Amino acid sequence: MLNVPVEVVYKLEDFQKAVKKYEDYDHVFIDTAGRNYREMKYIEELQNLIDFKQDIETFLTISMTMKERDIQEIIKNFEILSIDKFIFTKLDETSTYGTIVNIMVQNKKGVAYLTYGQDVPDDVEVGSSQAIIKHIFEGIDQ
Ligand SMILES: Nc1nc2c(ncn2[C@@H]2O[C@H](COP(=O)(O)OP(=O)(O)OP(=O)(O)O)[C@@H](O)[C@H]2O)c(=O)[nH]1
Ligand SMILES: [Mg+2]
Repeated sequence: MLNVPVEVVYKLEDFQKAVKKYEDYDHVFIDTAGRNYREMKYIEELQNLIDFKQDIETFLTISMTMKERDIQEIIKNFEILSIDKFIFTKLDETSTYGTIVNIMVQNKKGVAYLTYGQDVPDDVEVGSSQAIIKHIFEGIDQ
């Protein structure tokens, strides 16, 4: 859909080669494979694969269908990578959004994006305070 070139990286050397190859591009998106990030070894694997010292913005994607305590545990594990902001997904699969605020306040970090459906690229919006408040008070006349 994006119609952009794609590279697969298995080790830091591949990553550095890809960075060099695309150094003239405005944006390079880095996606990582899904793992059980309650286990530190997988986060350490990312640390060994990606050079986080690059000019890089790091987002941690969190599904709103996860339990808050489990989310907190995963965020704690990700401290070694210095997450900049969160992306909250699957807002359409729940009706309570208070967890977003709890996570933001407890970790003193903002939200980059919110997603609320499977229609790509429509079901995504910037995670502004207004957008978050709108979701929290959905259906309530103020
Ligand atoms: N309802 C709903 N489904 C979503 C949302 N975001 C993603 N999904 C669905 O969740 C599934 C997994 O999405 P992916 O984008 O592959 O998730 P991922 O975390 O990258 O998965 P891995 O790469 O396997 O770790 C797909 O079927 C998506 O359509 C959302 O906001 N709402
Ligand atoms: Mg994925």
